Amino acid sequence: ELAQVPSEQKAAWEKYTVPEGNDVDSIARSIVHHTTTTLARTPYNMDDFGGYQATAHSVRDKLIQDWNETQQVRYGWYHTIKDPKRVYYLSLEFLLGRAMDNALLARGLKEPYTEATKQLGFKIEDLLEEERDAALGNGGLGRLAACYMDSLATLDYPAWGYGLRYTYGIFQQKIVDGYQNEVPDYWLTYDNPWELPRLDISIEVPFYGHVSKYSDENGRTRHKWEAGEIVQAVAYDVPIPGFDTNNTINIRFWSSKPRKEFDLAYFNSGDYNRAVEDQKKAENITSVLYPNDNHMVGKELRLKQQYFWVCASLHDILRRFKKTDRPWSEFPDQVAIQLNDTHPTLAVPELMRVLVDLEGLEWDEAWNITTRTFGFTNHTVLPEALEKWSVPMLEHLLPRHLQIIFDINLYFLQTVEKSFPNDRDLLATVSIIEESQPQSVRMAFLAVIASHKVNGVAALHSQIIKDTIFAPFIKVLGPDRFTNKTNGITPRRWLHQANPDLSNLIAKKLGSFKFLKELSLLDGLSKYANDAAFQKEWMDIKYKNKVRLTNLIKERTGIEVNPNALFDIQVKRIHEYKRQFMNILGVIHRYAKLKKMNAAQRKEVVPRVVIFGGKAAPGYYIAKLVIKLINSVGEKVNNDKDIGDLLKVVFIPDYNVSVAEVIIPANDISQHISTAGTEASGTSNMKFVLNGGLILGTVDGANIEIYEEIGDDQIFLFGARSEQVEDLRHVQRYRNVPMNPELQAVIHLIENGTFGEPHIFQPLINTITVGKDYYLISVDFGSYLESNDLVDEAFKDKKAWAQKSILCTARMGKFSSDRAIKEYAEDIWNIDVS
Ligand code: BZD
Repeated sequence: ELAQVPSEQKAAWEKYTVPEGNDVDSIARSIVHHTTTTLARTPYNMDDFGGYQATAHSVRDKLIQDWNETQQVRYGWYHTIKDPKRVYYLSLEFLLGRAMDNALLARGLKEPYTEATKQLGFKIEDLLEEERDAALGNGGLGRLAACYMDSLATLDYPAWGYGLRYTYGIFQQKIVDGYQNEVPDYWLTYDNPWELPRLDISIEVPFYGHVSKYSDENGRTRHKWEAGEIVQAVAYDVPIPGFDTNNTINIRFWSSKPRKEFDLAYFNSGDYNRAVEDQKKAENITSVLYPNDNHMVGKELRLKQQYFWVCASLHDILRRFKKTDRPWSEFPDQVAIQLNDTHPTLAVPELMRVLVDLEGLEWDEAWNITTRTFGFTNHTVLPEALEKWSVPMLEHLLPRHLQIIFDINLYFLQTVEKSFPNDRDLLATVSIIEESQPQSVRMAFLAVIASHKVNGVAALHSQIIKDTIFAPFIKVLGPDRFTNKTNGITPRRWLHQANPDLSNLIAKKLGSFKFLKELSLLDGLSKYANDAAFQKEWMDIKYKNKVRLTNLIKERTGIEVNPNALFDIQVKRIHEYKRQFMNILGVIHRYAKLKKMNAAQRKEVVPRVVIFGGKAAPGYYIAKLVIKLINSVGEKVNNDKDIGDLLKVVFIPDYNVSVAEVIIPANDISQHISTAGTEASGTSNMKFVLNGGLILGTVDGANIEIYEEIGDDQIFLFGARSEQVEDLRHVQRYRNVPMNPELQAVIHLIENGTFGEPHIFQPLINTITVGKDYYLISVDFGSYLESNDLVDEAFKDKKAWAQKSILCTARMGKFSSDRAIKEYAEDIWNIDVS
């Protein structure tokens, strides 16, 4: 806010504003400076962790300067000259992973930092390994938000993210006796150099209480919510650097704190303990990330998290808008808000409450503003994942919001009634309120009705939501509200950072690193796909990456694998719909087959390492049993001398973003084998193929669009199609269909104790037998095994495989998150680059 400084002092400010140099000397100096001041350590007691911290603070200084430049000068937030329309991405999860390497690469500072840290006696790779992941997310949805932030920054969009600063991120997974154990992720033990506490920015968030009515000066009935509890939201900002641009955007994470004012009533009555108790309760709100992906948990604390976050974020946005003195009607021209799934849907009644109750707007005008502001992204059709909040719980926690939701529903149903008179069924189907016991609020319906655009995350998924969960809304709202935005991934992290050798080779071949910002340029590799020398360079890098993973596997599991084997990888959250169970059943089939082979037959076998990774929700019993089965099968197979390197089974514990960066570049093939129609998109499929891997997958989510891009020589698709699933389930349920015989044989092996105490796995087997195989493992098993055989055949032809691998990477241009973000910006947000 230099503008407010008197001119004499302004000169002084300018005189003393000396930009930090990016040369090795300046960098080394800043690292030493942070060692002795920020860390209060000396060169005599430094270790790698200290080296990381000092280096991180040095990098952070640079990000803060760029952040200031972006926020104050470029966006003109203190000048109101430019003041562009902004987009706010509301996500309850941001799965950012590590920041330091990403920042160094984004700013082109990897080399001088490597050199400076070397001069101080460190190896930069060791320092980078000291950083803990920021793991404030469950899986795909949270990682997508992180990739989108990267693209928004890189493409120079004026954007902010809003999230919660959980004290505990997603739990750490330990494997004990083959079972998953959860360890709390207290990631803030040491200070977090990547966040800027903004203790001066805080917002009061009300809860509970009651609503009263009064007449305003115009005789209009108005509502006033008198809260029963108020909690303070304090801002922590995390700068997100764009790649090869100084644009540095912000994610504002809210942390709950007790109010500044102590509850004097308790305090004065001498009940000091009670007063302190209440303070502690406030901090609970942002204490822990709910560890369930694709599953709704109807706990009050979760609802509190959602409102706490939405309320703070919205008031922050409104405060910024109000500074510009524009009329409310211009709010949607200045502000776009994207709802990442239904988790932030309370922003809808909250914006209505502010506009109607606090600002005195008429309902219709407020509603018009609201619908022009919001966009809504759906990420799932699984019924158990769709958010429904109980009406009594909402009424208790947020009494005014419940009234507003009922009013939104009333006005909406009135318009439906007008267009479709006497269709009571239709009214019940589209009602935001479900007439269950007790009643509940269908958050997805509220989000659809309140947003000008609703999108799915891959073409098939966007079609399915129109045909199923939102079908009646096509009739009522018209088809234009619904659109597709196929997901994308950032090539900066998922190619350049995770696979630097490959990125360098590509740059050498294409003449520059431009492909990192214009991913379709990768197509230029196609013409070398058949070039023997290039194939060798390409596959040498793949081999090196496999050795790197081999070392990680040895370190984390003790298992030794052969990097020449085919690396077959399935890493993702453990879920029945993702069918890791089918994968391990396939492995058992392979094992049984190998056991029956003679020496000559074994000579022909392609050695395979089957690699699993992923967390199960702590309360998801069946998913946890799948982990146990994988480890039991591994135990048996890996110690079978008769099998040796022909088959290895590995479960890598504690799969997270930084481990993914090692796993993904080492894949020959990866599995994405959800029951058709259940995986909305998938994004790791894109990461694997971008790194030159082939896919073994079902005709589901983004697999389909990947197939369309890379061609059927590069992908092994199998299994039932989504249109068939409903009928197939019906058949499984009501007709006595015999189980696939190969599957039957595999299950027999489990049941006869080949992999340890069989009774342990009975509940798992029951999901197929007693449970009528909802995810259609028996139906798809035959074609799954056939596709696996095709993979083996293909892998035998090394030259052809190298060509396929190159073509995979070359044809992945579409799946950059830059492409996705540009589509959102154009079709949904209506924003330009700043
Ligand atoms: O979102 C995932 C989908 O399952 C993937 O198919 C898709 O690619 C990604 C990104 O669009 N959904 C989730 O990850 N969902 C959750 O993690 C989640 C978390 C809490 C509550 C509900 C769902």
